[in-house]
Amino acid sequence: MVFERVDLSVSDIRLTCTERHYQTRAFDCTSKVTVANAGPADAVHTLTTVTFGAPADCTVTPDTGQQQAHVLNAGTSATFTRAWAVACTEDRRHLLSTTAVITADEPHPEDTNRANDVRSIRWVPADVKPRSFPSSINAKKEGLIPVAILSTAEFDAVAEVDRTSLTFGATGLEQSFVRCGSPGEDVDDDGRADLVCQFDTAKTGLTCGMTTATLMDRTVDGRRFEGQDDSKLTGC
Ligand SMILES: [Ca+2]
Ligand SMILES: [Ca+2]
Repeated sequence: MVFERVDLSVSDIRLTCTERHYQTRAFDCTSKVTVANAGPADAVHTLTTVTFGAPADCTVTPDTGQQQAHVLNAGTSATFTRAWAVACTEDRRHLLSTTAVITADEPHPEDTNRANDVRSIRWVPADVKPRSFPSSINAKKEGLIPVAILSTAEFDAVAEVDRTSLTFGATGLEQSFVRCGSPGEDVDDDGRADLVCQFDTAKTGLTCGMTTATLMDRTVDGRRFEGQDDSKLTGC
């Protein structure tokens, strides 16, 4: 049998969730996955399995991994989404996660780099302008936007967040970071210290009409995470 060399990968994965407050009603999450074929083999049949992780008090539908097939030519990529319905019984904020794994769905290709076949991201609750609701930001008057990364039973934001790599704004990739407060403060009164950081409004790419802001970062041990919150831009 002749093996064709190929490098399939999960080149990006994002996770957005609509959990915003303490609530026991259901919310939704969406995994957005990009898979790629770096070649040299062409027209490779691939199968990507996307899974979702939630704390034990949550019920997730569907409750098994979701699969997506693609035929990927060399040098091409494909992006797709998968939705999850989540219902949790404990009245608190939650740490959620998603993972994607790509494999060749035919016998001949031999992947030359297996390390990039799997990629994960976690979702942590973020609070734009903590202690104010709704999170209105006057783009003309407010030079800095405070954003809290909330600690949960599963995540200690003060200890785990890498404070050198935070990005925040319209897409989550904006280089708007200014500083984080130290020590942490408990902005949602759940007894756990949260991390409050400041971002330069002008660099966030947030403009009037946008309703959601995204924060992205990694933990001190290198694991990626993101979070969203509703925010209302005024004054622009
Ligand atoms: Ca690979
Ligand atoms: Ca807290």
